[in-house]
Amino acid sequence: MKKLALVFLGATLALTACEKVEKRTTSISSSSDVNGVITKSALSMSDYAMRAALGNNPNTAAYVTITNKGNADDRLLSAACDCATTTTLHTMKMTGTTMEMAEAKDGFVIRSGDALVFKPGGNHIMLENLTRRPVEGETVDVTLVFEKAGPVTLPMRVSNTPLAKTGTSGEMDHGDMKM
Ligand SMILES: [Cu+2]
Repeated sequence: MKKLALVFLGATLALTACEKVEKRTTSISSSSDVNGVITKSALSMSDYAMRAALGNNPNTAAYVTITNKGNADDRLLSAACDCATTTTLHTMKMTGTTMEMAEAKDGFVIRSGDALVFKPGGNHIMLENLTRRPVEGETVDVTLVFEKAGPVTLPMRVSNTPLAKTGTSGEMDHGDMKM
């Protein structure tokens, strides 16, 4: 209920004020720097992007790197996106010669001083049964929920080659994987 009220407040402000004001209002508990790195509590989120919907594929994926600069561990519990019916956290592992995805039902612990990486070919945020189709160039919000840091919303850039500019090795097309 509290969350709903906040969303409503944000929507009202957006109607009555300029975008700048609205952005400031929604980032009370988190901040972003010029490089788009979003910080909340001890966690920093960088290199986040969403893969554009491909052909008739009902699913896509999103990626982020989360760095824990604090003295305590935290846990990524879940993720959410308006763009999909189901949003889950997936791991990727090799079983023989095939890569298989599995849901990380307990989320991911992010140890103090450590980083949790979601990237093409590895851990990913699975967006299943898309309710709308993210296209290259647009920005779609994905909310991560942490045990200690709470919810953090990331404005994810949609790309046909997410994170390619950072020189991520092992770039794989999610569309070729078993869904
Ligand atoms: Cu997956």
